[in-house]
Amino acid sequence: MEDCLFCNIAAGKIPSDIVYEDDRILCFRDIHPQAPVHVLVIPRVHIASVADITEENCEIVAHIFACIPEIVRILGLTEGFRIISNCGADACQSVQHLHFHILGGRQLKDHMG
Ligand code: DGP
Repeated sequence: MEDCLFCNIAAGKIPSDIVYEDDRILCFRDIHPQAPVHVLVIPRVHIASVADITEENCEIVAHIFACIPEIVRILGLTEGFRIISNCGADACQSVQHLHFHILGGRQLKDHMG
């Protein structure tokens, strides 16, 4: 989608600090990190949010999760990490392109707030 920020990052039209990429997904550092390590994993294809995952497009989600062990190895997150996907207004989703936050590098709070 032309006016989607993460589609433009995935297309290389907007620069990002890339950690991992392949033909289907991209992982880059969050511009406003909430932890010492904070990256976003996105599909290159536009899906607006978790609420838009279907039987037809869900294979990309499996691929993202299949790549996460390699991504956290690259990031050196040997002590653990958290994965979050905000969906919709109540969850404060600010970019309407499916993304999974990976947070780590410090002791994270034991609540989901
Ligand atoms: P969410 O609020 O869950 O929709 O997360 C969107 C995240 O995207 C937020 O943590 C900040 C990050 N972000 C927004 N704009 C940019 C950008 O231009 N570059 C990068 N690297 N991250 C961005």
